[in-house]
Amino acid sequence: MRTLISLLSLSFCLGALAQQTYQAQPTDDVWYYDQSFNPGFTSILRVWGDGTNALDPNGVRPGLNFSYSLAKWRLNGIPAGRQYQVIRAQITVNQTTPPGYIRSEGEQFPLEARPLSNTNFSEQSWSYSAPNNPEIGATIFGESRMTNYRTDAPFAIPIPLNVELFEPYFNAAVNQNNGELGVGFVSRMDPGGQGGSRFYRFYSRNDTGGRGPVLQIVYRVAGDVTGDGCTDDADLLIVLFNFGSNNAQVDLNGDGVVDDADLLTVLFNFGNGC
Ligand SMILES: [Ca+2]
Ligand SMILES: [Ca+2]
Repeated sequence: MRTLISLLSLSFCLGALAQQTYQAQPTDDVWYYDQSFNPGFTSILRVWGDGTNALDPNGVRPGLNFSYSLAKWRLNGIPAGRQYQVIRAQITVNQTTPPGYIRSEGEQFPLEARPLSNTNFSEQSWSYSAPNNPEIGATIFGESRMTNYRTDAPFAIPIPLNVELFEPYFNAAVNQNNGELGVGFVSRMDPGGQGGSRFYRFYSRNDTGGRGPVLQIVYRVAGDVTGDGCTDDADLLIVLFNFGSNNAQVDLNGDGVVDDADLLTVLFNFGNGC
């Protein structure tokens, strides 16, 4: 009985430790454009499309109607060899002032965050015409929100990422790509709409003001309620003892109730990280 009581109290105080947060700027980001100057070390990244497409339908390497930006992060401190649940994820970039688009155009033609086919690029060695530059995938992890739009100062553009789409990509980066995670920024926005100035301009990691892109990921070892990095019988018991409750620390899928869905998460991940 003492064990049960200890586990019950554990579930109320230790659960919060199971969630961890990664937050960092990229290790490399580049402006992927035919005519770009100083593409690796520019302090401003630029993104546009042709009004219809965000990716150049004519090929991998963007033609003049398209400009992409690429970034990669090193997921330091997240051990490989286990599966993670992503609870929340967001990229935030900072638009320079003045924006070349009005708010409704930003809403109509959002900035998109997408996967990259590889992370084998660096600022140091970047070349537009290198044969194996990363391809930007079709999946849209997230789209920008214009909630902070203003014309008199730079503003933050949040890009919330779809957790279900992003979680497998995050796990592949940790477990199969040495912790390197790449993101491509693209948009359908056509510069012609405002006399050539209508496109996304946001600070890169090379900005001396530190306003580069920030990736934030709230995650946990999948099924691990106790926060010891291992999904085992202790986690199972805590879910069982809280079954039917709304204990947020035990509610693994965050739907407001501890039920069979959370129990299955523990069972499917039993032994994860142990
Ligand atoms: Ca555990
Ligand atoms: Ca639940």
